[in-house]
Amino acid sequence: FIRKRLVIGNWKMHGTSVQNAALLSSLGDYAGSAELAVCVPFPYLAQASQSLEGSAISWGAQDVSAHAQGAYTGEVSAAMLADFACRWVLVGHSERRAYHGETDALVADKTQAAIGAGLTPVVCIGETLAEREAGRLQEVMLRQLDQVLALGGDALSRIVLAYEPVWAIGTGQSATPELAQEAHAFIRAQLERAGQPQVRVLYGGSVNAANAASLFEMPDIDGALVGGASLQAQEFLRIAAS
Ligand code: G2H
Repeated sequence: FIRKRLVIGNWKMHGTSVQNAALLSSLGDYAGSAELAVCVPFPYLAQASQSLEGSAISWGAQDVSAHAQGAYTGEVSAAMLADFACRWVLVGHSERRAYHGETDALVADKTQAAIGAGLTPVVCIGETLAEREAGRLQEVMLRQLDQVLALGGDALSRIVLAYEPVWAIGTGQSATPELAQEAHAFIRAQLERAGQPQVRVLYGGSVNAANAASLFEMPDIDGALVGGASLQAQEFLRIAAS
């Protein structure tokens, strides 16, 4: 299978319209071979779409409601994201799981809602340091994947997975390529069992221009979900070029 390299920036809760304008315009003339995207805060979706329209970079959001519409104050539906021409939406990022109590069931519902609106959900999984040290890495990944894999082949063929070990997020301490590959190979095996070996699996957790190339050399790492380093255009573009 050809799994095209994919690099997605996750701006998290950073930026102002002035800062974004500079960042987006530096990205706008990207012409590399990897697929490149940014997931921006909801208020800046219009700015991202206006700035990136016609460029080689696509855009998306960092969360989505599991509900289609209705009395859900503060939530944003998949259809609304599609209305802003989003291609991507992050689902189940560890920060949503940790700070907003998102469960595996909710993550699966959000995944389905995103697919229903024609978006590509980027479903994030990953273990904490305590789980890893207790030897529970595979058990945790299986639990996090279970309800997503149960959505079935048609849905699975429309998703991207991101492996983000919680201990490597925003710590400057990326997983080594070997440790990351070990987890990615395990995830790939589950995808193969589900008949979907072509699903892309991104690595996330302190990816930067210095470590991206060695991560991308690994056979089951198909790209990266980049947080902090996606806020600097040159750094982000260097990761895409790795
Ligand atoms: C992991 C990652 C992007 P960072 O959360 O999703 O962030 O690259 O800052 O570790």
